[in-house]
Amino acid sequence: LSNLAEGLNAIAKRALENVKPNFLIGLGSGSTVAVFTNALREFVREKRMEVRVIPSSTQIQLACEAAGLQLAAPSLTPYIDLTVDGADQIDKRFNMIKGGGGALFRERILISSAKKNVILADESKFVNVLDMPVPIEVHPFGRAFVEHRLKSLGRKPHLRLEDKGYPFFTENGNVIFDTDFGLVEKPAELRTELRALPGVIEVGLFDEKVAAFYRARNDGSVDVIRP
Ligand code: A5P
Repeated sequence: LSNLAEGLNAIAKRALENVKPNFLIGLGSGSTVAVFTNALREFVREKRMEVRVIPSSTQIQLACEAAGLQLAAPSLTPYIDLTVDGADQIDKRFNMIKGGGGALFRERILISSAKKNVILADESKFVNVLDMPVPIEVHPFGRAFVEHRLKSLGRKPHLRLEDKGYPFFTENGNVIFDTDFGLVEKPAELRTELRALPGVIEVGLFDEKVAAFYRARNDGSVDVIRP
C-alpha cells in the first residue's frame, strides 16, 4: 500500500468513532468515501450494529450494495444523523470546494440535512485560500445562457467533458462548468452570486458546519481538526 492509501484507510477507521447504533448515515462520493464505505462494512459486521445509509451517487450506492449495507430512501434525508464526505479543497476557515466527481447537488442535501458532518481528506487538499476551478452545475437549458453570463463577467467557464469529448452529465441530468475564479477569498458571497443566475442548480462551494476534519498526512499518520 502507498502512504496515501494507508492514510486514507487510517482516517476512515478513525472516523468510525462517529458511528452509533441505528444511525442513518449520509455518504458523499469519491474515492475517499469509497474507502470509508468499506471500513463501515467491517465495523458494523464486527460490532453487529444496525445502520442505514443514503448514498449521494450511484458510485457510492454500488459500493454500499457490494458491502451489504442497508440503503434508506431519500425521503428520509431530514433524519440523517451523520454525513461522511470528502472534499477537493479545504481552506483555513474550513470553506470547501466539492464537486470534482459531479455529486455536489446531492452532497449538499446530505450535508445540509445531517445533525453532524465529518470530512475525510488527505493533506494535499488543505490550502490557505481556495484556488481550484469551482464546479457549477447547470441545467442543460441554461447552458448557453450561464456560459455567456460568466464570460461577460470576465470568467472562463470550462464545460466538463468525459475523456472522449462527450459532455459530462451529472446524475441529475445537468452539465458542469468548472470555472476558475483565481483565489476565492469570499466563497459564501461568490456562491450567492452564482446561485442567483437562472439555470444554476448548485455551486461547489461549501461552508456548512463540520464537526471534524480527518486529515491523512503524507507520512501515513492521521490528525483530527475540530473547527
Ligand atoms: C464529489 O463530487 C466530490 O465532492 C468529492 O467529495 C470530491 O471530489 C473528493 O473525491 P476524492 O475522495 O476522490 O478525492
